[in-house]
Amino acid sequence: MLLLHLSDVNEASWAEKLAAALAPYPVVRRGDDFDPADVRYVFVWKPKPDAFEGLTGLKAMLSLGAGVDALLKHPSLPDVPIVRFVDADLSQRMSDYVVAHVTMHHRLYTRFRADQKARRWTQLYPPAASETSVGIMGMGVLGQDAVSRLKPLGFALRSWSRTPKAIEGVEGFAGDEQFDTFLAGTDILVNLLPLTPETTGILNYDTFGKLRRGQLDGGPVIVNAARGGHQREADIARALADGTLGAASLDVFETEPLPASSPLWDIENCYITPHIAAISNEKSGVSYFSQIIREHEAGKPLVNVVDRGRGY
Ligand code: NDP
Ligand code: OXD
Repeated sequence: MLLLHLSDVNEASWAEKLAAALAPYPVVRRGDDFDPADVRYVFVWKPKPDAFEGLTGLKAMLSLGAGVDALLKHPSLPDVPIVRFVDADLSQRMSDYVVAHVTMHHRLYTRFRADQKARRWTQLYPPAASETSVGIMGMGVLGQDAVSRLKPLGFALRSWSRTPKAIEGVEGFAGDEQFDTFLAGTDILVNLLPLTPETTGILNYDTFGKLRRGQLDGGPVIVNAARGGHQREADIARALADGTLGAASLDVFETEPLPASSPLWDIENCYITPHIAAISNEKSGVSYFSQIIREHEAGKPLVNVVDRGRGY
């Protein structure tokens, strides 16, 4: 039996589509009449504290989110494998966001918007894409998709990951010891890391001060589409005010929804979106998770299993 426990999304619609895809395999929702001991798979997003009560026969948890940081903090997380969402549609949507913001900053959008407002005609030419370096933190599913889409645009690409990566056309850096060198050659810093104890607060004033200066008018830029816990918002506000950063594109925040009292809302060169960079699509999600259940029931191993020791 599959149990759905999805908050903040249309659980009824997911349940209907999963039931159709898995029939005759039983699919239930909270509130339905079922014995919790019969549940073999639980499909979760933002589970409540009692989400896993009585699920004594559980074989696996399926995470609607690609990021599992919040799930891993659940106070009564069962000791079964967690399968996270890995999907071409999700990756494409994230890359759309990354490409949009990288190209916007490369073409000095902040500068020319301010010029337009001031009715000022200044012919300042942005550097060529090949002279502009985009450094991506996190070279997993999303980071690799982003580089595959930025590469044809001609940017100088750098990556930073926990373990070394050899990707054609991308200068790779790994580990704490190469972090500063990675930053020193980066004009636009894109964050696609998972949130773990090691990556919490990585987007801070010290990090911003190590980015390359002099290439992009106004200063280096950050783009955070991963998790709000990666960023220190007071540091971002300070860096945008004193020119350490030229601009910031933020899709995620320390507290979501971003409180109306946040100073970030009023900062001209801070581009805010409400955690919409990428969404788990229902059609591809139903196909992905129903295949995982079918194959696992047929004796095949689970795929895209989270490594709890690493935290992602
Ligand atoms: P993956 O697990 O595929 O990739 C994670 C990458 O981060 C890997 O390259 C990994 O290194 C690297 N990494 C992890 N820890 C460290 C560290 N301490 N130092 C350096 N590098 C590190 O994740 P995805 O690409 O699928 O997703 C990334 C994140 O994006 C998710 O965790 C989620 O938080 C966020 N996300 C945000 C969305 C949004 O709408 N804003 C939507 C979807 C996801 P290595 O390769 O060596 O293991
Ligand atoms: C995710 C997200 O992790 O939507 O998938 O943030």
